[in-house]
Amino acid sequence: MAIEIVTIPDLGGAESVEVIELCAAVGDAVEQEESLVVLESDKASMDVPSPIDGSVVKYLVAEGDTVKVGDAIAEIEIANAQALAEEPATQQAEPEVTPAPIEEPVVEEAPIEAPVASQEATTSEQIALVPDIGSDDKVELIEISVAVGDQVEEGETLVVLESDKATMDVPSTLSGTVKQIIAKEGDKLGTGDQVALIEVTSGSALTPSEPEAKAESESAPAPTPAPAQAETPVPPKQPVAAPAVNSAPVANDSAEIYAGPAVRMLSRELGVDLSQVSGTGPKGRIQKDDINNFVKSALQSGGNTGSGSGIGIPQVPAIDFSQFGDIETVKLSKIQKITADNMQRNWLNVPHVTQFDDADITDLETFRKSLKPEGEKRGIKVTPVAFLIKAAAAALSANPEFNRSLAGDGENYVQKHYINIGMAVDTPRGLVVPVIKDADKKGIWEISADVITMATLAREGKLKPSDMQGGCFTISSLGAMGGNGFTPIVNSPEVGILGVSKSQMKPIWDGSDFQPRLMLPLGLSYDHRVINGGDAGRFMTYLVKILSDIRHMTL
Ligand code: CAO
Repeated sequence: MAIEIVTIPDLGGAESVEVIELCAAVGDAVEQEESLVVLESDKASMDVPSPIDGSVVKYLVAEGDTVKVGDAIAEIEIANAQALAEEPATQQAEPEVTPAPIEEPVVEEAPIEAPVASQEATTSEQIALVPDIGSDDKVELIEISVAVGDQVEEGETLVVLESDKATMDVPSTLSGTVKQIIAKEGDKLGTGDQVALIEVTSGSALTPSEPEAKAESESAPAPTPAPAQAETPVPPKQPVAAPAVNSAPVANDSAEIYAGPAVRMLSRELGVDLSQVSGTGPKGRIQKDDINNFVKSALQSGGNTGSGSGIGIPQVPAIDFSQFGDIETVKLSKIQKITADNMQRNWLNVPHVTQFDDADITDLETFRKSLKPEGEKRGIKVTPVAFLIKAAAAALSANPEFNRSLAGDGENYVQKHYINIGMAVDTPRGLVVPVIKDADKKGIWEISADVITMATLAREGKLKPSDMQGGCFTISSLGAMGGNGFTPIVNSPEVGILGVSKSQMKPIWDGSDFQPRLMLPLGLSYDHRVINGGDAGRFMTYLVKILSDIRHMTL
């Protein structure tokens, strides 16, 4: 029986995602490209298709599991193993979670690894070593984070070491099952010392790069890394020094608090003052669950999380609506939950001001309509949104204050020298904001094609996380729906967002007569910490000017 082990392909930058649906049952026949599982990240859901015709022998994940690139998700018995062996190239499916955006030459995607061709999985036992800890000194092992029998992934913490300056999570250099823990608490370990015996399944995705993993277990580890910073993404094969001394803004002597980097990051994300949390781990080490329990009890008691950011908002009382009539309770999609959290965070954190104006788009609409025959030839529909994206990019270029973000330290702002425009898209699963990259460098045809591609991917739930990252400014267009105006919520850490309503013919006084002009209502919300009213006035005036006469965009 030839077995194909299907793995999670490139997630376009997402570190881990949740399995929300298993699309087949054990024993089911599946065809190449048929969905095996559906994954959902903070921002999008994506299908993982079968790379081959066959039948499902076993799922290696369950709904609700969190997975990352390279994780094995299912075993497929290959339908025609002989043919595959003869013609491997034609039998391997591209693990196409989401198609790459069209005409996107600038963005370099990480290569998608094709699944391993058909082979029987074999196992071997290998020793996970302490990678380079950046020092010749031995440090004490203070915590063993796994147990014999546990399934570990490469990069997952095996043990925790503690020097007099920092604690370090030692990640596994192998993926597999823990057969034996060689080191014990209290041992002094240094670079290259043995930590655990791992049973590695080769020929499967559990060893994303078996030769590499083997080399790591047998030879000296990689050269000394630069010291890990609190906010720097951690290379998976290096031990992670907890930022015990130069920690990010956690209140009250966080240097003396006994917690690892992941816990510190979680506490920062949730605004939890670690000094108020009791650790339940060995030697009082604070665990993620301690933070979660702390937040739960803070919310239940209506209190705050101790960082000083709690603002004592009175809770909305829970009401039993069934007393008033028939009801049903429907689970929010992950995107809806994330949107709710983001909106509340942005609404509470950003001091909003919204400025309104109308742009005279009479001539722009005449020009846009004149593009219709050419658009039909190209197969591209040009809507007002493409011109708004182009105009917003020009306005950002002329008013760079709107292309800033406040730095996390509260002492600086970041000035961006690229212009990417986010576009809110209404989808059945919720609101998503794909990003049109380098909008200032693209023409209307290219932007229109991007708008169509991104809106289609968004509605099909096929956007990659990278499609939604890197925005500088957002446009939320309700123009196709109606309304005279609205106040959009800033998509922080961006500092401005343009809400576009439906254009209407209005009588406009030209000095001697009323003229019928097509007027487009605009609402510009901005973060008043970064943008002054004067900046916003200039931005809006410029935007209205170029929409009223797009020749100004060429100047
Ligand atoms: N005034 C009048 N008509 C407008 C218009 C405007 N401001 N903007 C678009 N239209 C018209 C177009 O001309 C087109 O008409 P025809 O079909 O007759 O040519 C029609 O509306 C097309 O609208 P569309 O929505 O299909 O395409 P779009 O390019 O205008 O917008 C997108 C694309 C993705 C922005 C939009 O579909 C969408 O999802 N908008 C919702 C955004 C949203 O939810 N914002 C709220 C976020 S906060 O909750």
